[in-house]
Amino acid sequence: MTRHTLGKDFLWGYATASYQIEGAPHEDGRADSIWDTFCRIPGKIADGSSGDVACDSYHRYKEDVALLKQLGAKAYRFSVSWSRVIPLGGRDDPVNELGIQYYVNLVDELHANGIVPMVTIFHWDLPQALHDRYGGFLNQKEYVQDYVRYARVLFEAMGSKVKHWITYNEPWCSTIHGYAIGLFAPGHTSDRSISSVGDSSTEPWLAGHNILVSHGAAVKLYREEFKSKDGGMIGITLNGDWTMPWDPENPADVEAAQRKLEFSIAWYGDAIYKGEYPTSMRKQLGDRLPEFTEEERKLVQGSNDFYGMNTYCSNYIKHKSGAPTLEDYSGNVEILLENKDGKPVGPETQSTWLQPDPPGFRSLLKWISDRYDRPMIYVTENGTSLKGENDLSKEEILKDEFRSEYFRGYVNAMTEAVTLDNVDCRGYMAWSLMDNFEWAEGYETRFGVTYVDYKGGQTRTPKNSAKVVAQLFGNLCS
Ligand code: GBH
Repeated sequence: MTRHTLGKDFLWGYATASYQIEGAPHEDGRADSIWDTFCRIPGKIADGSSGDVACDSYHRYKEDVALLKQLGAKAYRFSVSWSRVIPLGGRDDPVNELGIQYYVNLVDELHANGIVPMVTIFHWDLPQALHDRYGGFLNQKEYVQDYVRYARVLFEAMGSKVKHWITYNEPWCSTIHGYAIGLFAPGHTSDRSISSVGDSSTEPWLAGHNILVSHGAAVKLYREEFKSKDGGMIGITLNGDWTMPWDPENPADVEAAQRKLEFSIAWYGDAIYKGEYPTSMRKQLGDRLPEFTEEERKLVQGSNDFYGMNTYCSNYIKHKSGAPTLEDYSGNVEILLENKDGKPVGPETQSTWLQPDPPGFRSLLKWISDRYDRPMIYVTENGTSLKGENDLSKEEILKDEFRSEYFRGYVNAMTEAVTLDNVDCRGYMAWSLMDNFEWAEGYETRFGVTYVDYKGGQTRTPKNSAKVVAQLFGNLCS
């Protein structure tokens, strides 16, 4: 029988991340993460801001939960700040009971309101001390043990109350933006003088490899010591946007579009589902891309109970002629917002990289489902900014027609993937519950279904898109 709806158990809700919402960077024993440090470097954040206050969720988590309840959400995906829980990060460093208590309280508050918690263990904010001690992700021997100990602390503190664990959010971003482009912390680029073990021709691939091994090791721990008693699931969240050939008539562009998906998604996805990196990556990167030892492969292959999917838009892809440079990280392609005939992907938004394209979402869900043998998928982020939101009147902001239209299109495309393409999608977390610190964009770009008044005491006012999302799922989940 074909399903005509998403079903009663479909988990829908909203996502956020620790550094983007919490503020209180030095309260109750929290130490610096690489993002605290990065924000202090002049010129790194568009408006010169930081997450020092953000949405003040460290003090307002009860308000956040009340908001989720008001919006009708069934689930909430948040991330834990490692630097709150183990301020110095390492396996022999003390656990900060006040830090962990914050997350236990949050989880309890969610349950008291009938909302399912989905916990991201790591959303980019590595303890600064681990970066300083041994280069963070770049040192597998040290890093994996520290990450696994951190995960253990969380499983022990919240395992009985949390059934959905995500080891990492978008390792592509931590590695490429952090170790090649330099747009994100720790800001390594091809400038060799600041690199610690190599340069941007090797560091992202090594960092990614070590993240995969640490993910696998944490999953092993969860499965061996917690899963049978706690009954939860664990997986990783990968980012990736749909790609379309710039010139569909040109086989080189068709192939390039595929290659771009492999460099962004299959880099991590193939490792986890097939135990190897994509052939296209091996071919371009040679031995700059690490090989899996037998032991590493055993940890990584088969390490997802579900696939966490973050996606926002589509891109046109054009094959680049000539040999790829040593710094190329996307498969020797040009990423474009218009095709050969000048047709744009979609309307412009405040984010230069983001132009909405709902049909691309359906295609991408199917691509992932086909490539990995129909895994259980949770969409862990999807949403949009909109052009010039900061300049609109409060009334127009709250009307939020552009974002509402985005969600109508994307949620319908996902429903088609489920009902028509037989994709096994079990949940959808819109990004984001509220406007928040948008990394290098600071506060100029807003992704929330809730308006946050940064100058007026961080008050929260739901926008109309929140109502639209609730209505969509109200109809689809009955
Ligand atoms: C997510 O990242 C984050 O998880 C979340 O914290 C953030 O607030 C949200 O999105 C909105 O930005 O292929 O070189 O053209 C998504 C980040 C940005 C990653 C665009 C891929 C494309 C770069 N994505 N990026 S490229």
